[in-house]
Amino acid sequence: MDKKHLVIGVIGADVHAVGIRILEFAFREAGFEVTNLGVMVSQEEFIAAAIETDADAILVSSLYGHGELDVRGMREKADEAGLEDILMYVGGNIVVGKQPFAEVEKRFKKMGFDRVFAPGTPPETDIYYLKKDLGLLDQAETEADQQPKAENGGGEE
Ligand code: B12
Repeated sequence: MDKKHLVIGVIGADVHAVGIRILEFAFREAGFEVTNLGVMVSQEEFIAAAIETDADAILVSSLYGHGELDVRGMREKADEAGLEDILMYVGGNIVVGKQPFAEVEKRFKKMGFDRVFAPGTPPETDIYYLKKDLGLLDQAETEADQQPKAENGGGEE
């Protein structure tokens, strides 16, 4: 089966570079093809890279607190570019300060993100959901429904 392709990066004027490198390695290790756009990535750059690589998912990271502003309108732009079906995740420290995660998740889902990940969510959780959403879980995994996410994000309703 073809490998699924992910476009990842840190949006806006954000320079936090460590998490996205860890995700790049973890996702590759888990069998995904990864285009890591690095830091200070615009919405347009995410979308252009997703089109160019025929990506299955866009994963947006934001750490510096301005995530809510930076991602506004991104789903609409992706739709207009013909990416209506692309999976979109967002994670990191996506809002200013500490806010109840359930409320944060609701706001980002309203903006069109399929899943919203709380600060510090381990890569295993992200990988579990990617596999689930991209139809890559084998039957045993599906039956066990390992749910590594209970505490930290994942955005399961
Ligand atoms: C190192 C650091 C910096 C360094 C970054 C160096 C570099 N080039 O990487 C420097 C000093 C430059 C910096 C600057 C700033 N920082 Co800073 N920084 C940190 C710090 C201490 C660690 C970040 C880090 O590397 N973590 C380790 C990695 C492995 O974890 P991670 O980034 O969280 O990523 C993991 C998960 O969150 C998750 N994940 C992340 N993104 C995504 C996306 C998806 C889709 C998914 C599924 C998962 C996922 O997976 C990753 C791997 O496990 C954090 C505090 C902290 N402890 O987190 C503050 C922190 C992120 N910084 C903060 C702030 C405010 C700033 C500044 C605005 C400070 C200032 N006034 O100048 C600037 C912003 C500069 C800019 N334009 O970006 C705040 C953000 C607060 C907020 N969101 O409300 C934090 C939380 C500190 C704090 N407690 O206040 N920072």
